[in-house]
Amino acid sequence: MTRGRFIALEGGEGAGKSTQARLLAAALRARGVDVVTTREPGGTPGAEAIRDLLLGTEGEGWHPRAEALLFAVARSDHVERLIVPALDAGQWVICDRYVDSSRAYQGGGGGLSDAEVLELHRIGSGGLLPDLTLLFEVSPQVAAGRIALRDGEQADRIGGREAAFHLRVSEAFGRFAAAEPHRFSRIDGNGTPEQTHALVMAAIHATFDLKP
Ligand code: T5A
Repeated sequence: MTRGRFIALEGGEGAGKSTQARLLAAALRARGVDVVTTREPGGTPGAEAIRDLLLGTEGEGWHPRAEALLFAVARSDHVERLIVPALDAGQWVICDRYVDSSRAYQGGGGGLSDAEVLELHRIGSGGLLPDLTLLFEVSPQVAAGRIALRDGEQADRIGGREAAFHLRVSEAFGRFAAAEPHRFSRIDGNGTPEQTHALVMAAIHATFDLKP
């Protein structure tokens, strides 16, 4: 059995990751690939319960270290129960956010060091990294416009943080991509969904051996 492939989609709020995950899954299925789509935080019942704890706006929230630990716990369950078994069964896993979100939000945005976030990932998830990480980059104005159109005034606990936090997140993602060009593909997400999907498929073909 050939091991499946692991593709993560990353970027800031409103970058279009979920939209592109759906389009990518459909395109791969049309080429005969057995695809599982999932998301973080979440993907398993336990991790979805932790997602509610993390993103709910009730209560006093979490301090940065507790938040980083909760993301790592959710990811550990997700990796153990869903991602690794799917890859072992030859499926391709498309994951909407993964560990680079923890590095960018709890590290770059939230104040933990990158080494600390990666150590939690080593302990919780064996340090598993995607074969390819698609980083969607959009201007802050485009992202804000999309989110306002969709959510109005409602934001989750992390999405609702100040603009300076989201700027640090986006700069952190850029640094990770520059440091690991073999694992990341940077995608301009400012265009229409179809234009962005074409860029995604070019990155997929450049990385994996697939039917055109
Ligand atoms: N987080 C997560 C951490 O802090 N640490 C971690 O380790 C992890 C895993 C997750 C939150 O948790 C944080 C990050 C987040 O704050 P979420 O709800 O999953 O919360 O948040 P997002 O991933 O940011 O989800 P969004 O839905 O806000 O953004 P997407 O998925 O990038 O965007 P998408 O595709 O849903 O599109 C947003 C809107 O824009 C439209 C869509 O129809 C939708 O209405 N749209 C477009 N419009 C015009 N042109 C395009 N090209 C468009 N693409 C999408």
